[in-house]
Amino acid sequence: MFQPFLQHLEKELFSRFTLSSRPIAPELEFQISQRGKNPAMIESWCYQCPQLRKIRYTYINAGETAQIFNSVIYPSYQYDLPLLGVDFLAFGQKKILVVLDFQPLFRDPDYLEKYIKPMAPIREKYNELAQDLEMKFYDANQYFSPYLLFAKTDAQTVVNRLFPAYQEYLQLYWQLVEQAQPKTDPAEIERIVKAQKDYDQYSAERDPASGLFSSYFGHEWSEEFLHEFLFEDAVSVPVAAEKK
Ligand code: BLA
Repeated sequence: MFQPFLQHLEKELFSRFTLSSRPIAPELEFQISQRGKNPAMIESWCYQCPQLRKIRYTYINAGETAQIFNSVIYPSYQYDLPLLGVDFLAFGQKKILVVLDFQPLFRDPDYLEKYIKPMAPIREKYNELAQDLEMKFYDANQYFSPYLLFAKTDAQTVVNRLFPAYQEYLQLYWQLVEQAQPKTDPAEIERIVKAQKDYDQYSAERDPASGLFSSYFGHEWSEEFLHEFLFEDAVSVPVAAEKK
């Protein structure tokens, strides 16, 4: 269901940036599970380039049961740009959840004006994909923008509306990357480093996918995938402390 989204991202990345691979541990890069009634495959890719320090995306293919495309782009530390976040999930034809956002690192008015407000016209155009749903796992006021796409939808809307919306959001994101001025003040850069680390910490602690990963690939694999690939800058809670 979301393969064309992955292909579009790849095509864009390879045509616009000079990418180099960020190696992924082989057991995390590709995994196949025979636990459920359908085999589940998970595959991930990771790159970097001078402007973007970590570009990762993951595809889960469990046939009719689940199709998931998840991606985060982390800009290099000298840019205070928001992260690009994509989470598209289809559990059969009936339950399709899509989330797309420029995830802000800071929330001051100047920041929002510069990086978030430009999303407004696109979001306006795709109103049916911005449903103002309640978040159960995350706090909508942390690392989410007011112009995120967040919708429960159907397969037809994915093709006819989500795909063009996704293309427009990506286009705008590349434009922001292109225009971004690198910071040189070490204190400013340190603030960005900290904000990106906090994002990983926050996300690793709340990720609603850990149960899904565990059910397909086991608890141990799931923990490793979360902490060594998805959110590698999160500090994991030692098991002993967790049990107290
Ligand atoms: C929700 N994301 C979810 C859910 C799952 C995932 C299983 C719960 C769906 C449900 O309600 O049943 C899946 N999350 C994943 C997967 C990965 C992951 C497969 O990190 C990694 C491979 N999530 C993101 C990013 C965004 C995001 C980058 O990873 C930002 C665009 C958003 N996911 C997001 C939101 C929800 C969600 C807002 C709804 C959660 C809520 O209600 O609080």
